[in-house]
Order: sequence, then C-alpha cells, then structure tokens
Amino acid sequence: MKIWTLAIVAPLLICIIDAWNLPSLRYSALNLDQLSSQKCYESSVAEWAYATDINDENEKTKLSLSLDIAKLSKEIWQNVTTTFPLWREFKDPDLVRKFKTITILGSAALPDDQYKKYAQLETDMTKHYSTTKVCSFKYKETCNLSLEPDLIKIMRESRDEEELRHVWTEWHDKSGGPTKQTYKQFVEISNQAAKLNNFKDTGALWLDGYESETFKDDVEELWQTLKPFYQQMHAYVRAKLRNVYGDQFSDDGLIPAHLLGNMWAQAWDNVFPLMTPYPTKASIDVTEQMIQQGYTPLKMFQVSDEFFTSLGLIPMPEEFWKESLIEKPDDREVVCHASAWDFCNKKDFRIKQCTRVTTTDLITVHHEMGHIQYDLLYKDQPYFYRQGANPGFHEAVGDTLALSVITPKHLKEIGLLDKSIPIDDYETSINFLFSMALDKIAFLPFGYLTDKYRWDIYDGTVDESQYNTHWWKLRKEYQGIKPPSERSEANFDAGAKFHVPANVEYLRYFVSTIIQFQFHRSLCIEAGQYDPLDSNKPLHNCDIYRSKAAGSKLAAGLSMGSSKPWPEVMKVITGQEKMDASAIREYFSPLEKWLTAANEKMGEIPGWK
Ligand code: X8Z
Ligand code: ZN
Repeated sequence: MKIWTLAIVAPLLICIIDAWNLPSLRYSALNLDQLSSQKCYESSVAEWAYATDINDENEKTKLSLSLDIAKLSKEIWQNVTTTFPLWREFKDPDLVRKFKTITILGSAALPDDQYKKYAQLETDMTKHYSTTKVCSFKYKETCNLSLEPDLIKIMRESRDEEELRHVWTEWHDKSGGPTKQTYKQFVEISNQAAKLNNFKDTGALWLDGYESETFKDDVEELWQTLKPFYQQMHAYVRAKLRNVYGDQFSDDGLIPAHLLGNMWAQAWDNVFPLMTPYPTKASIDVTEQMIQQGYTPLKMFQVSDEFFTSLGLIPMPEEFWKESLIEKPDDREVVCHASAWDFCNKKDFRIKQCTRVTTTDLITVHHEMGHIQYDLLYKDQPYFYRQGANPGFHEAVGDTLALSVITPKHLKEIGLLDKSIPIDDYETSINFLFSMALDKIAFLPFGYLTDKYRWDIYDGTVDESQYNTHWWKLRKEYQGIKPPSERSEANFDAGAKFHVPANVEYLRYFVSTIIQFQFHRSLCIEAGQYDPLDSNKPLHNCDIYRSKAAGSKLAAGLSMGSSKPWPEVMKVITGQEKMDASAIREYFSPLEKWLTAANEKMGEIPGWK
C-alpha cells in the first residue's frame, strides 16, 4: 500500500542533498519524507477501511483521497523531473537508480479525470468480485453462497461431478462475465498510463519491475525446463481422475477444470485423497488434527509467528495482533482475498484474511506472515527502498518458511502429526512429495499463463472479441485443461480470478515458486539440514526451525529491500545471482522418477492434443 511518487521523491531528495552537500535544503527534504509517509498512511487507512467494510461511504472516502494523492504525486513528479532533466548523467549509481524509478509514476500519471475513471473501474471490478453470490446446487432456492468460504469448500470437498460443474459455472458466469466491458475500458486507460510513463503498454511496465532485459525469455526457459515434469504430473492425475469421473474424459487428453479441487485449477492438492500414491502411509493433511485440537485462526497465526521468531526473525508487533482481520465478519461485505498491509509508519502492519482451519490456510497464513516479515525487515530503509527486491521475492518469503513447516518432521514437532507414525520410509516420502507437487508443480503453468494472457491483451495482440477464447487457448496449451461447460465471448473467465479484476500482476507467483526452492536449499545448507552428498538428508526433509544461522542469512538479504538490483539480494541469500530450476528439481527428484515409472506402468502417455 504505497503512494508511488511520494515513495520515490522523498528519499531521492535526501540523496540529492547529501550528494551535493546542500545542508540548507535538508529540512524540507525531511519534511517531504514525513509527508510521503503520512500520505501513504492516510491512504492505507482509507483503503483498509474499505477492504474490511465495503460500503458506499468508505468507497467515496477512499477514491477521493486517492485522487488527491495522485494529484500531489504528479505535481512533485513534474517538479523534480523538470528540475533535474539530466539525471541519467549523474555519477552516483544509487542516485540514478532512484531517479529511474521517479520516471515511473504509474496510474497517477493520468490526467485527473482519467485517473478518476481508472480508480473507479478498478474499484467496481474488485467490489463485484468480492461480493458475488451464487446459487447452491443442492438447495436451489439458496442463492447466497460466497467464494470464501462456501465455494472454495465445495470445490475442495465435493466429489459430485454435477455439483462441481454447477458451482464452477455459476462462479465463472456471475463473477467474471459482467465485468468484461469494464475490463476492456480499464485496459485502455491502463495503457494510456503506461505510455505516459514511457512504456509501450502495461505489460511492459509490469516487466520493468524485474529489471532485466531478458526476463521474459528467462521465464520461458524455466517453464520449458519444468514442462516435462508438469506433463508427468498431469498424466498421472488425469489417469486417477478418469477412474473416478470416467465419462467426463475424452481422448483429447485434457482434464476438465472443475475436477481438480480448486476453482481455478491452479493448485491440485485437494484431490490428493483420490490418488494417494501409498494409501496406507502417512499424509500431511492436518486439517482434521487442527480441528480436533481446537485450532482457531488466531492459533494458526501464533504458530506461524513462533516459527519466524525461532529463526531469530522479528515477532509481529502489538498493533498487528490488535488490528489485523483474520476471520470473515458476518455483518458486512469484505474483500476476502488474503493480503498483507504495510501502513508506512513503521508501526502499523496488518493481515486481512478470511482464515479457515485447514492445511491450505495454514500455509497461506505463513505466506501472508512472510510479507509482513519482509516489511518489518526493510522498514528502516529509505522510503523508496521499502519494497521487495522484485515482486517475486515478496511472494517467496513465507512460502520458503512453509516448505519447512509442512515437512512431516516439523508437523510431528508441533504436534500436528502423531509421533508414532513412521515418516522416514520411501513410500511416505513419495506421498509427501506428491502432495507438494500437486501444489507447486501444478501451479507453474497457471502462474505463467495468467500474465502471458494479459501481456497479449495489453499489447493489442488480442482484443475484446477474443478475451475468452484466448484465455482458454492458453489454459489448454499450458495447463492441459478444458472448461466443464460451454463457453463463449459472453463469458469473461479470466475475470473470475481475483488478480485480474484487482489488477495485480501475477508473474510474481511463478517467479516465487522457482526462487523459494533456491532460498530453501541455501537456508537448509546454512542450517546444516541439507547435504547434497548425503542421501539421508534430502532437501525435501529439511526443516530450518530454530536455525538462527538460516534466519540471519535470510534477514541479511531481505533487509536490503529494493536498494540493490535483485540479483545482488539473491546472491546474499543463495550465493547465486540467477533464477534457476535446479533447486525445485532437486527437491522433487525422487517423485519425478516415481511418476515417470508409474505412468509407464499404467500406459499413460503424457501430453494432450
Ligand atoms: O494471491 C495470493 C496470496 C496473496 S499475495 C494469497 N496467492 C496467489 C493466488 O491466490 O492466486 C498466493 C498463491 C498464488
Ligand atoms: Zn502474497
């Protein structure tokens, strides 16, 4: 929750003053730093009020404040860029780095009336998504089911094909479809803003956040490396689902999207019980255990906090526990999609999550806590550098820790897995790795295609006459899935995924999925929990719990914020400067072998038409 320009200008001016030794200006620069923090705080308060209580008044307050701040940002931006037109020639690279960012004002670059429209369209779409209700399959007259928790639970638990198809179709028709025209207008204005920031379109602006000319190609290469593994997963899951829902499958090899336990078929861990590799061996779904032990959302956050502090990382501050919203209220509409908030005053950090007591949500709790931990670690950086090294880094922090938390060994340690259950055998490892792959490997193509889709829209390759056709073309090509009901251009199925109406860049999650395994590998070596040469210490068994060495290595990188290009931060954490798939492959290597053999044995040929 940051105000772009103010975030940029304040530390920038301090830096200019330091560099040119003009102490007389220092006072006003400091004022500007305070002003930017203050404005960011005010806007966060208004945004939070709205996201935790969607009503007209909160919407009005939020929109009018955001317009005021956009105006102010623009004013300062114009002022600074006209005062220092030759900033590219400055000798100090740090200064150039700050100036480079100032030329990116984002949507605030728009003329006031256009900005107003942009903000209104985005609000309208997010509100529509967050408040959509659909009708029940079993009780036809009941039409108040919401995505969180009702539909998510049905997608997770129901094995009734008709019910799944009904819920999938209702949600896609009602949440996505009506926003198609709004999205089209949004794309146009968003591109205008990108051009005012000297980018050819919004997709190019998003990619600039990764500070690399080759980033798009690098991501494609990573995907190509991992695609054969994904196809093995896909083939195995398809074969097992065919045993359950036979008549839903045809010889095209595609999996119907409603059968994978998740509304967007982005993570498949919920269908694990239908295809457990070794059903008599342990698995890591601890939902039942948590319920039996009386876990609450608060307890889940406490467990997560304890893991972070066991590494010597920062405990959540008092304000966090007081002000966060960790359960869905029943007296008002909220934006349920989980998020973590930095209020820019170095004190106020909050999470908003409609938490349920499930294994998936326990992981999401760690994910969100990772965002806050990052915010806390870089809070003393100059205002402008209080961001992730790149968007993928921010997404990877909590997930990295969760890779330890979810190991059977750790679950035993915190009492969520019975101590007497054997876990060190090969079969249990395969069960564990398979459930992890249903989450992480299944996610990869979705994490990639969601922005591939939007790049194609933003650069004009695809117009609104093809919005839905193109979505399904990519879903088919990358994920190997197909819609369970007739789709047409009257639908807008991409709009049924939060990040599209809410305009959140998505490649970050693909990047995160790759780099979290690089982080994990490095921290595990640091903790003495992983040795590539010791087969008794495989990467997937590593738990960095209580390792201060691992914690301080992570903190050293994360506390840099965005003060240096991400490869330098990566180097601090992993010793490597590049993203690479070797860690994720190392982690899953026993499973990849097992799956290949299992598919061969079943005569299941990976791939689809
Ligand atoms: O949106 C999220 C987080 C908030 S940054 C809950 N995630 C993506 C999603 O839900 O689609 C985490 C996993 C991917
Ligand atoms: Zn996140």
